[in-house]
Amino acid sequence: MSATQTAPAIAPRSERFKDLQKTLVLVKPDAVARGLIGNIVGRFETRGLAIRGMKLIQMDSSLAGKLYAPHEGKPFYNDLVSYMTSGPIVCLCVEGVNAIPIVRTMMGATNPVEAAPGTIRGDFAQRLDCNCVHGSDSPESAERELPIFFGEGEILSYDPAHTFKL
Ligand code: RTP
Ligand code: MG
Repeated sequence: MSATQTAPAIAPRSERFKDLQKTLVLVKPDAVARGLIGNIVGRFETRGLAIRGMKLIQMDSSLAGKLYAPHEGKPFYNDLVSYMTSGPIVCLCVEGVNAIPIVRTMMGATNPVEAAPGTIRGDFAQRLDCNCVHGSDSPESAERELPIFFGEGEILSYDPAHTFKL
């Protein structure tokens, strides 16, 4: 750039981060049992998303019922609750600009048969009923789902240098 050219204006921080979102991600029991926690969590970190909360738990049917309340009454509901309570899961609060749609794109289609290679389900899953990962599907869902898994003080703030020092 010559001395007479002006540097491109950088939008103010409030503009650049106006779409900052938090979303709930669950590494489901099949993926935990298969030793895929690190790989799946690593993908979100590599993408530049920030891990704000993380814990290993085993859900009971009451907790799984809260998460999947919108699916209550559907033919697959009972199997879904049985599967999600069958072993430990990793719960994550993931944050980033447009984190909700970015995570959903990284997860791939619900049915692994249709999930593109390169997505989590497209790389690791085979079956619709055992599809490795959950992610909130909208801002409203994230707002409803995050408090089911994280209490006050369990979602932490810090500045990952590569994302937030821009
Ligand atoms: P998730 O909530 O787990 O992130 O999955 P999703 O948004 O991609 O799919 P959703 O429609 O919310 O369904 C929740 C889980 O239920 C199982 N499912 N089975 N047999 C069926 O037709 C059927 N449809 C959904 C899947 O395991 C899906 O992840
Ligand atoms: Mg869903």
